Amino acid sequence: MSDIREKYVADGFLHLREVFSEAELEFARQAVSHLPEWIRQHSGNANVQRLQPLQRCPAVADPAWIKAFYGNARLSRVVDEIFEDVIVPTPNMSRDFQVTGLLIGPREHWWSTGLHRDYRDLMENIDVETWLSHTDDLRMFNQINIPLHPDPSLWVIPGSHDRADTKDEATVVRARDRYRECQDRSMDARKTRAYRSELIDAMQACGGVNVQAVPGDLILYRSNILHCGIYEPAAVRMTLHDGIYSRQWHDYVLETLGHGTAQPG
Ligand SMILES: O=C(O)CCC(=O)C(=O)O
Ligand SMILES: [Fe+2]
Repeated sequence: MSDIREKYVADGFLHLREVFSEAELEFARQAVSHLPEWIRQHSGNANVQRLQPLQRCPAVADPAWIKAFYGNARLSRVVDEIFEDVIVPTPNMSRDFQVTGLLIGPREHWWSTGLHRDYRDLMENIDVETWLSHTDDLRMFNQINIPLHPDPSLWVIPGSHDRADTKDEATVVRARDRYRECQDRSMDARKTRAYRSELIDAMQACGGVNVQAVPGDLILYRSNILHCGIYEPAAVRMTLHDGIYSRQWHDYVLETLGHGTAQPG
């Protein structure tokens, strides 16, 4: 097994440096710089977290830039090294990037997704047994973040993709609504600050790691790992977000959502 695959399988996430050059990042920044304001206006939510998929967004005039951006040879080498012989490329399905999102920062309020595993905690009526039966399949639950500006939003609990929640983690997961609600409620600033410290203390107590990402980095993470986005209004956040797709993943999404490839988380 390659070193990076071994680390990815063991930790459930990878933080790689110097995958994208400044020229490549500037090209992407130019293409997306108008989108944060567009989605805030369009959604009527000043604290909206994402725009996804860019491929079907009317404010993206020509999504061809996305393919050009992903043509990066270092990105392909990383993906090959981890997924070779796991997700075998086919012309129109495997490994394609096609549900590209842009993660952005809030305008007004601090808020957080709270600690969660995607699908299990984000969707109502999910069949948790089926989800669980797929969780160690490397063809599924692979997400990437590519920061175009410094981005310290993501926290992960290394190794948690491979095991059940501990008692303390389960307590933090159960409390996540109070942090999410900060997104659209005008809350007393003192209360918001208290929630923020409470969550950060809890993440640290559970062995959480804050991924301090900077432009050039590539973050890969298993979306079934315990993770959390913590968002500060002062920061400029523009982070491309996507998945490493496979036939098995598309099939699971279709079965779970009943349609297409839109993915929560
Ligand atoms: O903001 C991030 O990087 C993570 C977001 C996330 O985990 C989610 O929306 O499910
Ligand atoms: Fe998530």
